[in-house]
Amino acid sequence: MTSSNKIPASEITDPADYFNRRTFMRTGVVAATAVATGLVYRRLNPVSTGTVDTPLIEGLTTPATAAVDNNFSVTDPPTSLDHITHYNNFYEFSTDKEGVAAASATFDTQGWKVSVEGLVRKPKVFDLDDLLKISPPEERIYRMRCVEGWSMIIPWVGYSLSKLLNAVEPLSDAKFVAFETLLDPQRMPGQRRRVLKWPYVEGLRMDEAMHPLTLLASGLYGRTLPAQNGAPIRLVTPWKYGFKGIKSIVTIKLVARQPRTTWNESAPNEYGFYANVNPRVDHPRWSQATEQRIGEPGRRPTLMFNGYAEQVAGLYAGMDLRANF
Ligand SMILES: Nc1nc2c(c(=O)[nH]1)N[C@H]1C(S)=C(S)[C@@H](COP(=O)(O)O)O[C@H]1N2
Ligand SMILES: [Mo]
Repeated sequence: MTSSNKIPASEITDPADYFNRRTFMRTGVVAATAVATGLVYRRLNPVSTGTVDTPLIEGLTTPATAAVDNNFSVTDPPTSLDHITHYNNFYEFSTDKEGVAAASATFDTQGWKVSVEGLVRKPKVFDLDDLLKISPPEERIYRMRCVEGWSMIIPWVGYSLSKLLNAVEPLSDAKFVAFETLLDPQRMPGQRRRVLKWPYVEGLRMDEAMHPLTLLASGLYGRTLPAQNGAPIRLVTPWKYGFKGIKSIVTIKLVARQPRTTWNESAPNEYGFYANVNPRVDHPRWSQATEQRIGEPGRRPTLMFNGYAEQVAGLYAGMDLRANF
């Protein structure tokens, strides 16, 4: 995860104005902010909103971004849609964060299937529609902290992964869940380069996978997931570094042993299996004590378990978080 730490020159969009796409326009304020914070300001052409013009999600009862003060949504203002969709890590398309949107613009997810298999009583290959029918879509406004030191507030749409896992009836010897992204170098041109071992794989311990915060996300800002954010279905574990949130999932397998994970395999001393956000455990090449909230100047302190300690610290009781980073 070599990072240029370059912040995109993007406008700030009031989330309330999101559905009026004519409000997407550039302001001098952002340029001034970027200069003031010493960041490189790159003048871009007006942002194409084509890639975020995905269908509205039906049956979403909570209005998009109306944060309710509960355990499942934070009340920090959501990061602009433009930042969320034009500053991405998705190496299957590009290693340039600002280039992922364009590189994934024609990604076709028609006929997508997800196989839920392994140590379950009722394995099943789901069509996307059937998968989405398992539970009504909910809005969850989560903090997202990338291991590289930047963060966002993202209004996801989805449901708890536990609903899907319960539907296939896990067997008692299932101790971990292994996830796999699509492998298709034709449709994911970044896979023609060996920057990572493809397909991207991730994993959770069973209790982490069953935790209500763990989200199977099918949308953001009230709309179907844009390709660059992991269409049509991706994982979100808000107390862990962003790389655990595997995108464009095709296989979910319940297994007995801890599965291999892409970034851990790529650099085991830098990226652990657990990857819990922890301001006290630094990355070997940088501090994790603070973060840059995209769209805001300066840095802010990083919170233990990304601010979700009350909900998840119990999962790691008695574990050495330095050894199990
Ligand atoms: N398949 C796949 N999933 C992935 C990645 C990737 O390169 N490939 N990048 C990860 C990283 S490092 C981060 S920070 C998040 C970024 O999600 P976002 O672009 O939706 O913000 O996706 C994660 N999931
Ligand atoms: Mo990341």
